[in-house]
Amino acid sequence: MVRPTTPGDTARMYVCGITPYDATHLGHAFTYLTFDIVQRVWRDAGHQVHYVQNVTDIDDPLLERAVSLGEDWREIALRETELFRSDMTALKVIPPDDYVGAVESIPSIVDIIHDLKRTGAVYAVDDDWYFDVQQSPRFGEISGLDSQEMVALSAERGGDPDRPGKRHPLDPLMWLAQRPDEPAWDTTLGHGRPGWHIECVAIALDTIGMGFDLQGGGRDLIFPHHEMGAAHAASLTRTWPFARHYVHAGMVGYDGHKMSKSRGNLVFVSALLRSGVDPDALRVALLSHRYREDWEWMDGDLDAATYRLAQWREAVLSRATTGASAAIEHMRQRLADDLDTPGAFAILDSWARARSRADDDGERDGAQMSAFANALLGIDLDRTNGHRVVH
Ligand code: 5CA
Ligand code: ZN
Repeated sequence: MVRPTTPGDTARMYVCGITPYDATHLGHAFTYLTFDIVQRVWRDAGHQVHYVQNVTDIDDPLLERAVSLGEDWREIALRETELFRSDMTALKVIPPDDYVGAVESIPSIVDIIHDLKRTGAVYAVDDDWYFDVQQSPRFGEISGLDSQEMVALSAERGGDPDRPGKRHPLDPLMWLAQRPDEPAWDTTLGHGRPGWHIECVAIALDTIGMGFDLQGGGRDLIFPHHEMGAAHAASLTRTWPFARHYVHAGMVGYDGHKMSKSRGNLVFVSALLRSGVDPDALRVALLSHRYREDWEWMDGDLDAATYRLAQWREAVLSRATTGASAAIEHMRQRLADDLDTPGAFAILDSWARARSRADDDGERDGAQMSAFANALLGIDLDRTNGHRVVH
């Protein structure tokens, strides 16, 4: 269901960040570009934006990768987080105001788990701590899935529905006692490390608080991650909702499957940029897809986007365009309609095609469009072949 967001002066957005065990691929980039457009649309509408993102700097996949590479998990996390941030900078993604790790959030996480223990929503299995989903009356509302679907997804996405001793198969781990050869922190919950979902709850509550405007991520986070986060926060605060809106990007595939680190069918942002790809062309290629749809990356996509971008840039350079004001209003409407970036691009195409005579009006028209594209789409039209145009 599409509902308009209704932020106050400051829109509060939490987007689930990476687990830094490998480089940023085009699926990640698509997700973060989606929320970059959300931020730009809000700013354009006159709101301030408080943008928070986490980095899951301790979790199973990171530890598994550390074992397979024979490297310290902390070094991998630091290296891949740095690479992610430089990829995002190259793609002109406006950075989050708060960028917070799971490890540094352990004290908050521990406090929350103690509070939830007092309400009876947390129980032990051996030395691990679980959350009791049945104590959360609105459990299931975020994903709208039935329990059979939930159990299947939970098994697929890091849950342990078959573990004996749990009150309900879907109950997620909040705190894991130390496993052999794994890192652990000494806390009042024992020697161990945090579970995944509670990490994002702790970080969101510490930064933007309950009832923030939007939680985002890829579609694979709807269940269990965002469902569990909402349930944790509701049990803790006795209020609802955790996030007022959920926005999920479709899954980008390659070679017939969802692009994923575990499958290895990846196209890396850093590799494309190293090979000389114009970051603006990559933005155009990715944002040519509606954010909700699942789609597959094709090797020809970049050429098509590069060509399209060249048409737009040539139009600005021609000083012969007309109608920027109307086109811009129309593009604003497309973006306000559930982030219709392909629709906005189609308007840019027609604007770029319609030319009159090169003169001062044309120059002003191009400059106006260029400023809009820069602000709303994060795309620089004042260049040609990678060189900035000096008027
Ligand atoms: N650290 C958690 C979130 S708290 C995590 O899911 N990390 S991740 O590295 O696996 O994914 C980072 C973001 O990229 C998530 O929002 C995820 O939904 C999104 N993502 C992962 N793969 C794809 C893909 N193939 N297409 C689109 N988005 C993807
Ligand atoms: Zn998250």
